[in-house]
Amino acid sequence: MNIGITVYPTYGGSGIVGSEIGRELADNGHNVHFISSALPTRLTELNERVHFHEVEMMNYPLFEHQPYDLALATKMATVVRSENLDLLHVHYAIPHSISAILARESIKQKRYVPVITTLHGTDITLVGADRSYLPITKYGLQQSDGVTAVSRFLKQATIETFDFDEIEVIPNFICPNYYQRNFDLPLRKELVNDGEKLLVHVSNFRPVKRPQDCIEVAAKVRGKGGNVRLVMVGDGPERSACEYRAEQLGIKEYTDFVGKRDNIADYLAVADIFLLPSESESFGLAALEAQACEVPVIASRIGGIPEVVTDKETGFLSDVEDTEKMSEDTLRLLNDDEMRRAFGERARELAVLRYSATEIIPQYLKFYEKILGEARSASAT
Ligand code: GMT
Repeated sequence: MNIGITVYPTYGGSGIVGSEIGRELADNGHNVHFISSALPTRLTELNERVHFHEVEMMNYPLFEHQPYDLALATKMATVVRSENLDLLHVHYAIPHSISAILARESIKQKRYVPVITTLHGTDITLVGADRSYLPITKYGLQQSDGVTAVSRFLKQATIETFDFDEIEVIPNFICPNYYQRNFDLPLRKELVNDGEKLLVHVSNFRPVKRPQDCIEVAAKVRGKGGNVRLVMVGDGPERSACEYRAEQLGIKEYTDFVGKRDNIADYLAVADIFLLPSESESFGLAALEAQACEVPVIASRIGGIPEVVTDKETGFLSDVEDTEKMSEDTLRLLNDDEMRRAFGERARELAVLRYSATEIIPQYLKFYEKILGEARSASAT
């Protein structure tokens, strides 16, 4: 197949998932064409099966805001025709599904290219649900040829908010060879001193991730005698507030902000415990990646997280904001090597069993075939 993929190329879960799908499809012999404003973050390598088409935008002074959605639609239509694309698969509904539908409609006299929209989370729960975007998001869902969501929770949220239920749940995935525990990496020694345990948080530091709660948890754990160091990976609007909070709580010297990193897997490979105290999370890809590295997860019981983290088996879940319980659970795991090891092993076992790329990519391919078949039947009638 020739598949067009559009993602937000910035630091975010949907961009990562879209890029990884493209890479896996290419490994399975398909031709993948990324259509985006920049090369997606994790797409470091282009080759004969992985192509990139940059959306070009005219910078005209009359435009206070550049109409990216239209430039994207134009580029999609151009690439569909020049590369003979079979379908457009867009990640994150706004504005990608609308641009793809516009592209499809603008060329449908020549050929019909089905549009598949994958919902990731805030495109439904936050942005899409906002009154300024709700009607157009609903239209994008209704007009897509196929819609997938990354968790059962997100499907249910979409039904409730948009009264739209033709959604296939295809969860996010990991490559088990890429995400593995490896305490021997030199990074472990760079991050912690002998005797210290390593807490890791990875996110884009948006308020929805509540990264300040990680600081609270680490401070409480240290206050109760836990010899921990907290490494905060990533960057975003809450970072300086987190740095300030670490100073206020007196744990600045035990907290490292390392910024955006390409080698996230290395940080997870050397971690003892992963923290994800988000107030909203449709799936929690970072938690899955941590678990694949045998790292137990301390997270909030919210959204799709309980589908990914099994409470009392691969980690501990708490109510949002309950940093007291999160710190108690962290200490429990830190003080019990056997429990930590057992949780870690079970976490990897379930991650590999349920969420390996080899398990999930065929589900996407089957869905593509179904949508293409339906489009062919519709055009034959
Ligand atoms: O929250 C982010 O990190 C970004 C956001 C996105 O769409 O780029 O992530 C969402 O998609 C991820 C991949 O499917 C999920 O793992 C995240 O849970 C989801 N974030 C939220 O729902 C807040």
